[in-house]
Amino acid sequence: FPTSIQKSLAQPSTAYGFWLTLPSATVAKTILHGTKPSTKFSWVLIDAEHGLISDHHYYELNNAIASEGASPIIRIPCAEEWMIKRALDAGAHGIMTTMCHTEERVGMGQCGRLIHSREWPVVTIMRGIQSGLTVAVQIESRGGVENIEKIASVEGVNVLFIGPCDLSKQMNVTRGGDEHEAAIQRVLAAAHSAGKKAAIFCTDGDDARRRVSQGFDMVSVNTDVGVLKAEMMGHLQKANSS
Ligand code: 3PY
Repeated sequence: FPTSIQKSLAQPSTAYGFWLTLPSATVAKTILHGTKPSTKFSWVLIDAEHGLISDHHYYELNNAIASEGASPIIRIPCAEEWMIKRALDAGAHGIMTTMCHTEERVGMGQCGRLIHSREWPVVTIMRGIQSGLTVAVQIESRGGVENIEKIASVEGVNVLFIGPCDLSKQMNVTRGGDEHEAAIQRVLAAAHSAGKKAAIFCTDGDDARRRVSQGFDMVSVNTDVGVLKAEMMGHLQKANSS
């Protein structure tokens, strides 16, 4: 300690990362290996909310990512204490919890309740303080945006991480439209005025560059499957063009 993500977040420059959805240490290492310090990822989001990764993959993925000098951050499916413990026991440098404040999505709503009642796992906050864990919470609902100042002030939360896709769906607004952008800017401002870091999921390098210029501290540049699919289809189209 400090971890790669902590070192990166302590600098004025942006902390770049990518989304790992495949349960493959080989994919993670292949992407991370041999990159120049000037174009280096400092974190990888291991997505155990969506995709095929489950807790029995954590140990191998965490080690593969950490061995390449990046920080593994696990997005756990729900802010349940036992899920957080498993991620930490397997060596994650950070955890990310999803949030939702709409009643109709009961399962995710319960995750949000844990955070809002401030009962959310004491173990995480305690271990966070002791071990330098990075704790990110996802803001991806109208309720999350409306309560952002309260959420930002929760001790132990380091990063407010916007999920723009879910946010637009939950708010029932167009992605990239005025209301969506206003919500994103509100989260960014609230994070900074509470002395926290602001992060956002981006779909490609151009999207990420725009968010960096807005002052985001942490951006993901793409996903493993997103890149695989786009690259492969691009080559197929080139091969097939007359
Ligand atoms: C979102 O954009 O909603 C995310 O959570 C990223 O997968």
